[in-house]
Amino acid sequence: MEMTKTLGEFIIDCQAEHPHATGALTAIFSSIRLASKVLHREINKAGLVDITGAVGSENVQGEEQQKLDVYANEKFKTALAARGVVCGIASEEEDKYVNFEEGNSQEGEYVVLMDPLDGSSNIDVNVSVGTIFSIYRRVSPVGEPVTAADFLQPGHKQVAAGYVIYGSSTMLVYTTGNGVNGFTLDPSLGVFCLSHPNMKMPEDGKIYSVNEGNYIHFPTGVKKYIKYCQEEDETTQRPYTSRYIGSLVSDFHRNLIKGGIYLYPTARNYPSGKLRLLYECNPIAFLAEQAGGKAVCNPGEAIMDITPEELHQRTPFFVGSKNMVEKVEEFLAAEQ
Ligand code: AHM
Ligand code: MG
Repeated sequence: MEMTKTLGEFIIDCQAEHPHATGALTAIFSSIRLASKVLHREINKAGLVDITGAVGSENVQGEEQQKLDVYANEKFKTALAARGVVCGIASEEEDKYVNFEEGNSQEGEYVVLMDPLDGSSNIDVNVSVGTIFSIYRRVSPVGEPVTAADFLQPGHKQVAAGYVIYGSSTMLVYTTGNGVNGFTLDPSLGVFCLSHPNMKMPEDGKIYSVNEGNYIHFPTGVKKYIKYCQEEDETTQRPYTSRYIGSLVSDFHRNLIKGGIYLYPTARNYPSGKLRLLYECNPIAFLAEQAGGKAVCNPGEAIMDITPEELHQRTPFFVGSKNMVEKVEEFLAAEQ
C-alpha cells in the first residue's frame, strides 16, 4: 500500500532543506497539530456534550464568547507554551498579548497570533469552523519578556501562517513562504496526510462571497461590484455564483480550491470592517498570495503592507483570485 506523506514527515523534509534551521518552527507546528486534533475531537462531539453555546462572558471586542472559543484558546495556548520555542502569543480571545513564563520560553524566538475558533457563532448549527494562526520572529531581545512590538508587525514579516478547517474532514493548510500545502486528518490514524500539495488559487473564479444582508451599508464601489457579479455576460461567465457560509476559513478554503473572491468591506455596524488584521486577514492574505491570489484592504493597498497600531485592529478585507480582486479594486478606485 502506498503511504501518503504525513505532516510530520513533510515538515522534517522541509527542515532538512534548511541545514541551519533550529527545529523551532517544527516544534511550533507540532504544538498546533496536537491542539487541532484535540479541537477536532471536541467539535465532532459538540452536539453530544454541554460544550456549545455561550459561556456568559464577552471578549475584548464585546462579542459573546462561546464555550468552544474559550476551550480552543486554552488548548492552543497550553500547547504553544509547552515546548519553550514560543515566547508569547496574542489571541482574538485575549484582551492583551500573553508573555510565556514557563521553562525557558523567554529564550524562544517566535510569537504566535491566532484566532483559535473562527466562525464559532455557527457551531451550534454544525457549520464548519476553523483555527487561524500566524507566526512571527520576535523583535524584542531574546531572554526578555515580549513587547507589543513583537505582535504589531506588518503581515509581510510573517514566517508562517495557516488554518485548520474543521469541516466534513479536518484539514490543516499552511505556508512558510514557499507555496501552500494542505493536509487532511485521517481520524482512524490520528495523523494529517499530505492531500493537497502545492495549492494554487485559480486566477479567475465564478464565486463571490459576501454578507449581502449588509448591502445597503456598503460603499458605492462594493455595491457596483456586486451588481457586476450578478450581471449577465457570456465572455466572463457572469452571473457569478453567490456562496457565503459566514465562516471565513470555510469561505476562503472553498475559494482557494475553486477560485472566487471573499469580501468583508466597511458597513454601518463595522465602520473599519469586521475582520481582525492580525488574527484573520494577515494569515489568510499570506496564504492567498502564496497560492497566487491577492488580498487588499483598499485599491492598491495590500493587507500585508499595513503597519498595525493595535492588537485587535479591524480592516476591510478583499481576498481571492487575483483577477477578481483586481476587478473589485477597479470598482473601488472609481469611487474614490
Ligand atoms: P468571529 O471571529 O467572531 O467568528 O467572526 C469572524 C467571522 C468570519 O469567520 C466570518 O466570515 C464573518 O465573521 C461573518 O460575519 P457576518 O456574520 O457579519 O457575515
Ligand atoms: Mg474570527
